[in-house]
Amino acid sequence: MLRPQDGPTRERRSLCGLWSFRLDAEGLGRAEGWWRSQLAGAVDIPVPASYNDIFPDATVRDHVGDVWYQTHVWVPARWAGERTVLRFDAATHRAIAWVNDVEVVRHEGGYTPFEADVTAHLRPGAENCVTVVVNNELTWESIPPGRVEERTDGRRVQHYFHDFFNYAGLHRPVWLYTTPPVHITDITVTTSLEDTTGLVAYRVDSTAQAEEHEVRVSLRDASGVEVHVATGAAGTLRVADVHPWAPGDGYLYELEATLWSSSGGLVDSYRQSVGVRTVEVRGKEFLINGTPFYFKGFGKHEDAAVRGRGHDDILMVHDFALLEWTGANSFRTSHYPYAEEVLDYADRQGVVVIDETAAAGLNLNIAGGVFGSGRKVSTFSPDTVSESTLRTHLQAVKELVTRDKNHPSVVLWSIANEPDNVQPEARDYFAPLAAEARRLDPSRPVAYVNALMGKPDQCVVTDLFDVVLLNRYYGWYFGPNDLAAAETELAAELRQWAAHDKPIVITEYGADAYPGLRNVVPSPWTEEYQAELLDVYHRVFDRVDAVVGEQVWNFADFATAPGVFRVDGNKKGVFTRERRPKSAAFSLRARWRKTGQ
Ligand code: BDP
Repeated sequence: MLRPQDGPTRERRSLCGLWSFRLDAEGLGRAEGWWRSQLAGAVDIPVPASYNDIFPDATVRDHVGDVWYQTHVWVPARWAGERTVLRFDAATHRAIAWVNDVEVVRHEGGYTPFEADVTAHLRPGAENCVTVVVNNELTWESIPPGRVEERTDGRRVQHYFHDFFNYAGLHRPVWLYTTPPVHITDITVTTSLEDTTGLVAYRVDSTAQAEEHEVRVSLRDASGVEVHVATGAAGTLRVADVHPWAPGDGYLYELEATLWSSSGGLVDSYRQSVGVRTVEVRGKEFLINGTPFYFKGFGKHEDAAVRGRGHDDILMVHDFALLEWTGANSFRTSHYPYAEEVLDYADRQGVVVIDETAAAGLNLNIAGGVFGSGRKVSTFSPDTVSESTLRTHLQAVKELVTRDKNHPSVVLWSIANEPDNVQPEARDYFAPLAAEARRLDPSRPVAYVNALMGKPDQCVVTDLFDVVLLNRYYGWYFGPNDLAAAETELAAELRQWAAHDKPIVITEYGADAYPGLRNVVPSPWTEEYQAELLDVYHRVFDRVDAVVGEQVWNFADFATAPGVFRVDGNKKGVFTRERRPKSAAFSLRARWRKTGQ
């Protein structure tokens, strides 16, 4: 799905700003048709933002169910005759939208965009009303999954199996935009390298009739010089003396696709940035442009005080500056697709991305195994992770890949975080997901993230994937305060994984550290223990050839559901939630900025 863009044939209008907002505690709005009139008793709410932390009010923060958003927007008279589209970059976790009195779109999944052609319902030259109901419930049919408990006192309580707060709302921009009636609907580029020549295979989809319209493409380099032109809806452009996109060198070309009528008039135009690079897994190596790549970086979250998961360019640019400061070259979009602004910025900054679906928590044995009795329960069943979950998950993979396929920064798809990979049913569940990702994008490797519960000899899905991604917590959940044992156990396990002849990236390792808690004798929760644990892991990584990357958990402290295992959220950040460094930030910087690492 193409993002809204201004250009010679297109215009967009951001609907960001203050909207009217109200909770629907009794769940009456849908039956009462709240979209038909001004939202009664509404307050102002900023879009984009999570609504949860805006007000000092637990009923808003912990609300389970529907919330309503409404705004009024003047649509220019000049938009008459154009095709107009209403687009939500994200609504977490599902939404229905109305324009004036008409329902225009429904969408499931909190982190991918959706849109509707609203030409027939929007009145140009007049004020129009846009209303959205956003629902935050997580069930066994949603990705991520969860369970809503109906209490006898009438309260509804949300439970979920992932370790980040269930923020909800309109987290990303909302747009009205125009396209011409005949328009470009999608562009796909894949790139390869032949010595110093770059090959850009492209396909332009449109609603045009082949006999009546012509597609032209032109490729310009970063200084605006045209390096290739072609006609036809699909083809391959050759770029002599190509400047490849590479980690640390976010060089981008710009492909402009134009649609022309048979009388020679410009019908539509769309610009797509292109980074020319290759990605390949060969044996135990992960190659970018044919060169072995070592991932250094973090698992992140879209998370900040007050705004929750709301996208914010200020924080984005700051976070990338801190990645650069630490010497990181990559991050994982744990545990959901991030805002498209983030991927655009990663492309431009030359930062490598592992792009993940929102499938976190498909494992009923993690919390029970780590904190509970250790008794194994079934994750897969008609009442838990089932065919319906799989359907939603397949759709989530599709929406992720179709949204992010053109980003050079994205080098690997992560289908799920820490799912149950031990029960035999896991194979039936994951085989179609891996196949679907490969069908949609044969150009990138596919992986899932493995939790400690699934050791090399127990995992039933390793062979379905190209890269081994491991989250490991020796010295923390397993053997806290014993870093000597952590070193031995980690080394022994990694040697076993290395036998699989696949590259290994450690996608999580780390320890909580309460900022300012210091001790000359490192012990759990101190900054010293966090830094020392990372050092121990690094010593082991450096001894295992198959390890081609280290991504610390986490970049910054983040909000979680409250509980006895969390102190105002998860404190495994190397930076605090306000982005102040803990001691570990300096030791990472020393390691990652060392040349040759
Ligand atoms: C891992 C999860 C991650 C958690 C982390 C932790 O992938 O989401 O936040 O553990 O416990 O299992 O800190």
